[in-house]
Amino acid sequence: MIKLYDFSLSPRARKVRITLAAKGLAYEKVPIDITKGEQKTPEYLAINPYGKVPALQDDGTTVYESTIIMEYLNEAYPTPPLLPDDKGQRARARVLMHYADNPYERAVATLAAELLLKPMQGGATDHKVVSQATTALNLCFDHLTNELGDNDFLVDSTLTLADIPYVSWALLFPRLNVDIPHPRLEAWINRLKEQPSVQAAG
Ligand SMILES: N[C@@H](CCC(=O)N[C@@H](CS)C(=O)NCC(=O)O)C(=O)O
Repeated sequence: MIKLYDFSLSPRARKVRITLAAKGLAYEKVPIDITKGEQKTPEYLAINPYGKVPALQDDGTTVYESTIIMEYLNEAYPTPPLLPDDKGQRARARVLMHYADNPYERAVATLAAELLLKPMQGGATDHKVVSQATTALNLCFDHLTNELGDNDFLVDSTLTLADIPYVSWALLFPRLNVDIPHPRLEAWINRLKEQPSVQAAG
């Protein structure tokens, strides 16, 4: 049985839960409470030396880093395929996954740190940092609007690994007061939120 080392609120762990649901795979969740430092215990560091969630174990293989876990699952369980057949489109999907893991994730994670985590820990929000992250996120929205064009999904006619990180982080938008300034992009995020795999992943 696949084992997912998981924290329910983690957008990176959610990427993996969406992928598992899209593949229809049963798995066992092992909760790692990162608010209690459980990701830094020697037992967990032996599974993921980075001391972060998620991590996954399957058939004697241990994998960490959420994007690499998504790729692993797509190779180990090919049906339904979550990357396009065409190698050029597959490369484009991976570029978009890289974009999600870099400027997009950085902007949303910064907003989450300033607007959710700091106040929870009794700290003060730095509004200059919020404003810079908002500008960065709006640049990402411009770029993604071009990438999406008139399509319903980023690289194919259905959900692929390229869409998954974007919706996983976007589930935080209502709590971060993020408005998506482009109607087509907003419709894409709403379409992703309605996918059964996204709903099942929580
Ligand atoms: N690049 C890693 C980042 C993992 C990551 O930062 N996970 C967060 C939760 S979303 C975490 O475990 N934070 C606790 C910590 O850094 O100690 C991935 O995508 O898997």
